[in-house]
Amino acid sequence: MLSKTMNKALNEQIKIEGQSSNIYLAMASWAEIQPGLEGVTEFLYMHSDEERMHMLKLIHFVNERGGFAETPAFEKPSLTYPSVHHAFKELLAHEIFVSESINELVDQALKEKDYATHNFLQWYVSEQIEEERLARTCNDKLEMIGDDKSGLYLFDRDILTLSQEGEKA
Ligand code: OFO
Repeated sequence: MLSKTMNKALNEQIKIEGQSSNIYLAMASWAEIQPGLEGVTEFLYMHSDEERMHMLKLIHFVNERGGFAETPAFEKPSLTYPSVHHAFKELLAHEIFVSESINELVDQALKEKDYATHNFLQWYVSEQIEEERLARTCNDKLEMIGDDKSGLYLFDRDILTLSQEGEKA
């Protein structure tokens, strides 16, 4: 059984995961109307779907543990970006924020000796390591590419492979 405090904290995380999905959905929609960003667009739509899955996983866990998962309202995300690199910088900053939030939840679970929640959260801990790694790799490449259009062409072509490699690792 979840404590009231843990239920509230997990509800906040449900909102954060849903907000992540919303942010990446907005990025995907923006990328879709830019010329030549088919790979980036697909990557961002996929990433948005994954975040929704992270939210759902938490919703089921909370309800199964005798709590109540509240469906959150989301803030309107940024709808446009000056460049692909700007979007990916925001993505990385957001993933770092999510990791910190997961770490706080892990702390809370330990404080309460709620080992079931602690165990459940380990999946998110591992997931955040992978997501931060991928976001950093993308940012490093975009940093290197700068304004070079042929570099961006290759980045767009390779981004899906880059994310699949991370999943295999
Ligand atoms: Fe939910 O993993 Fe990113 O934010």
